[in-house]
Amino acid sequence: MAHTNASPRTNGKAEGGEFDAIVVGAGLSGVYLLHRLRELGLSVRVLEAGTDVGGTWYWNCYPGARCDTESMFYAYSWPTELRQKWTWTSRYPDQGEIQGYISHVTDEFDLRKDIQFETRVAGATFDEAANRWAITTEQGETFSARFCVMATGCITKPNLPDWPGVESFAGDTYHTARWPKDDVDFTGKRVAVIGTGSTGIQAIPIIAKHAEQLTVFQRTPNYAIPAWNGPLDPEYEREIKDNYDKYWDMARWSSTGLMYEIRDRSIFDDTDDVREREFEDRWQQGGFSFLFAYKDILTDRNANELVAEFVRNKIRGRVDDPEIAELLCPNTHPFASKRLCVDTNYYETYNRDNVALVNVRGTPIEEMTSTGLRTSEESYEFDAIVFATGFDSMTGALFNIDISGRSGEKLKEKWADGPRTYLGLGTAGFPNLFTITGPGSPSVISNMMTSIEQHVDWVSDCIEHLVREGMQTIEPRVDAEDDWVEHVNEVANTTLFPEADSWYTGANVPGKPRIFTPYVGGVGTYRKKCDEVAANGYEGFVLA
Ligand code: NA7
Repeated sequence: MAHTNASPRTNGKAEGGEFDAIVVGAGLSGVYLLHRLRELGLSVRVLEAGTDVGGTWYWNCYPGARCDTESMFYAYSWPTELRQKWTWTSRYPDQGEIQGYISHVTDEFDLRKDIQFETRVAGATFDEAANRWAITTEQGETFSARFCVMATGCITKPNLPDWPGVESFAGDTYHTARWPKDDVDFTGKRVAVIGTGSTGIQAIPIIAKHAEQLTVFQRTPNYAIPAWNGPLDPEYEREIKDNYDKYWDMARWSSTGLMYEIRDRSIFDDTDDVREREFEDRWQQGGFSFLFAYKDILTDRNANELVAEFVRNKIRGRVDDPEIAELLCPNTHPFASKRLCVDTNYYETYNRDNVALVNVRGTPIEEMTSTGLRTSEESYEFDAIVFATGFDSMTGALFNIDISGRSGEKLKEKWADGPRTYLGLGTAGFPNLFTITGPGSPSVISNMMTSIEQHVDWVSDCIEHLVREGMQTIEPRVDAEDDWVEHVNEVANTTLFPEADSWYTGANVPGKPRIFTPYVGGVGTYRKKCDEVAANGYEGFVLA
């Protein structure tokens, strides 16, 4: 395919210029997209705020950072040679290893020369006369591109409590998603960790080993299943590698994007004994395997409660002090309606003499002081405070950019009551703007690798189609978008997910509209819909 514009290629530093496509973000999505679009012969520039590739995995380098999806399922399927050559060291890959993998792919395909680092995109404005996007950066550059793809990630913008006194604290503060690249040494220090989501649950056992005293502030206890992490079983690795296409095909058409499927069996089809054995078996397998035990765990309150109580009993068995154990038992939301956590020695950490748990559910933290934190009940002194307080997810990264579509309409205003997309791929009034794993697609409720690949492939094929057919623009039709948003909500409401105050719903960020954002209708069902839309001449989109 011919370039649609003359394109400067200036080895990493374009300093503005005209491109066929600008991709925002050099995480797993941006890197693959660059590869695909370059293969089409397009001129592409990836703009990345960090100093290296990796996206989420670049920023989240806190102690204990590890993927909760197994390593054999957490890699691209496309470099056929690499997938045979690459060997993960453990069942769940850690941040450093994933970062190394993304870096390796980037170098192997010589992608780095088209990625501009330390460049944060500030605005994207659609010029209706030219049918092009003007993309501005905080560094003062302006790029022009026909296509603008937001590969900005789902958990990108850190969520920080807006307590008074943050500036007055004399010690060190860290957000887990902005962890320093240099080692942080907590030896001999009194450390606070705020937050007990997936991140806190990974970081707390590691920080506890180094800090003199660790105090964990918990607002909501979470369900965590042991990872039983260890070296990758070579036989298992061989089996997957020998049958890679079969397993990937399974993942692509499955409900969750993983290489196994939810059992087609109700929890009530089994007797108490059989069910208990099934739970125990899943517990021993560890990680997300629990979710695949029965089909009604996430749709039936009573079914869910049976699992929830099994997990609570496990927590009671892992924590020595019964009062602490009860505080750690989740009881505010159904099992796995918030992200299910995968842990290594999390609950056992509370058996250490140097670890304390403070329940702030009824007695919230009200301010930071020069020496520490004050809850509505008590003051605490620390040398360092770690915020494991999560993200303004799904829309946070997009709203960080001032995006204007047709007639100067702002994305932020259009989505003031919640994101509105067609298939999570684009939004009406914003032509040639694509979102990778955007709101309304399976994204974070699925294996991100499967969903990233599906979106990148769909968007690349779509762009190829537009260029081949001589089309200038594509954008969703309003009625198609309305129908899709309604469908996403309808499907979500058949599950227990909307019941939890989670980052899936936006309830973790004060003032954010409460909408369950991901599409839970299943990865395979969703892929089929996207394929049909494309096969039917991009049904539901306007091509001009
Ligand atoms: P999460 O899952 O959003 O967890 C954030 C935690 O921080 C959670 O326990 C919150 O309690 C807590 N939090 C947030 N604000 C406060 C305040 N003001 N006071 C006390 N506690 C607070 O983010 P993670 O980074 O752990 O995980 C995000 C995803 O990254 C994860 O699911 C994986 O997919 C990878 P809350 O539950 O809101 O009461």
